[in-house]
Amino acid sequence: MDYSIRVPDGGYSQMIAAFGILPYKNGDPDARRPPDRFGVTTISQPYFDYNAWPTRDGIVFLNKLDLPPWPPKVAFTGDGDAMHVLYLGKANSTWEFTLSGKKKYPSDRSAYHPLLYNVNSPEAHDEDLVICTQNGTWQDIVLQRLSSGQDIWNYTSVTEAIADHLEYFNLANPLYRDTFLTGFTGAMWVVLRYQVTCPGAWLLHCHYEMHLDNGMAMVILDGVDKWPEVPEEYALGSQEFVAGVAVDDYH
Ligand SMILES: [Cu+2]
Repeated sequence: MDYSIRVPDGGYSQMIAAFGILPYKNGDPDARRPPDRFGVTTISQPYFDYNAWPTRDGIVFLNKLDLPPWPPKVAFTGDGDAMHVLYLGKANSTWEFTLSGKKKYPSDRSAYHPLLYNVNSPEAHDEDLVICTQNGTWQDIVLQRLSSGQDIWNYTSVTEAIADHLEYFNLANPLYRDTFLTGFTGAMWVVLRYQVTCPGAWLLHCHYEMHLDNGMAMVILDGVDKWPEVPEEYALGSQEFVAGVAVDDYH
């Protein structure tokens, strides 16, 4: 017995979708329908078609602004410890992008000198490409979509923005998410606020490979004061890990 799992997401100019087949052992093979035009054999009826449109009446779309965190989290409304205003958009040409608004993130930037191993390097302190934080602090990341328009971030702090536009903020049960879909037209900004509780190196990037690969990324080095020492067997230059040298017998 096969069920198709469809994950469609439709945008104005882009479509992201995928499907997979979930088979059940000892299912009734006679229950299958003939393959459809994508080669899917299934007995399940999709709620959405491949363009993310509902296939029947009564479909309720997910309201992405109404996702209370579980377990409940109380909003932090004090002053953040640091604010990072990022001016994301195209840079130089139609195929180049920036997240900070100041630099492109080269796709192989840390391939041979990973920041994880080189937290004291000049690259790790490049504020145009790296956000470096102390554990326990509150960080405000403001994403400003580059465009002309009314909604240009013009505040010195999130507290100031809240005072000016309280209605823009969810201070009751803010979404606990690691992605956000901006509007498609005009200028807009989004504030991401988080407390550093998970020390490590993270990539903050735009939504798909073409933008990421052409520069729209930054690195977050969170809680560097709590990073552990690299175990000797994994340290640079050890037998297990030799930076810049291809290891074809990798295990
Ligand atoms: Cu993108």
